Parts: sequence; structure tokens; C-alpha cells
Amino acid sequence: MVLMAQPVSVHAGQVSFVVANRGWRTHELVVLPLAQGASAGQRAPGPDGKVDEAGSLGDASSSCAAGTGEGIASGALGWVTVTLAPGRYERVCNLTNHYANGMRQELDVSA
Ligand SMILES: [Cu+2]
Repeated sequence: MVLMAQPVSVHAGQVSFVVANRGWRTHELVVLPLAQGASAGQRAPGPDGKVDEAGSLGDASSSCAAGTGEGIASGALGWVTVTLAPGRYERVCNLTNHYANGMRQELDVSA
């Protein structure tokens, strides 16, 4: 599993994410803040195979619709628009075990 996202850096403000699920499983995209000094991939999943979504800026987890839902089905698009302050973020798929299996990527937001 992999989460490939472009670009890897954007300017602060409103940012729209369009997520194409090219796999056969259901996926999602959640935008989480990265703590000072932390890197993408360092979160420890809990017993449920998911990472803590505290501080989430928003997520795309709906098939052919905006925002939160039941996940983006295989072959479908999901999207979300969030407002990001300058800083470092991590885009993750937080379905069970997907984060641990590599579905995360850093996003840097400049002023
Ligand atoms: Cu996933």
C-alpha cells in the first residue's frame, strides 16, 4: 500500500485535496498536524490498527463526494477543502493497518 501525493508543499490558506483510489481496497485521506521534530510514519497505531486523529484538519473519506464518509471505494474519487496554517502536516490513510503499511506522506505548508 502506498499514499502518493503531489505536491509535497503548498502555501498556507485554503487547500483542496482530490483523492483518487487506484487500488482495490477502500481508502481515505486524513490531514493531521506533525509535531515539532516528528516525521511522517512515526505515529504508533493503537490496538485497532489506527493512529490517533487528534487535531485532524479534515478528511476525504467519501466516494464521489466531499468530506467525511464511509471511505473512498476502489476506483472512486473523494475530496476535501481545508484551511492550513504554515507548518508541517502528514497525510494519512487511517483505515485499519493502512498507516503501518505505508499510507502516509508529509505535506509542508509555507507562509
Ligand atoms: Cu488505505
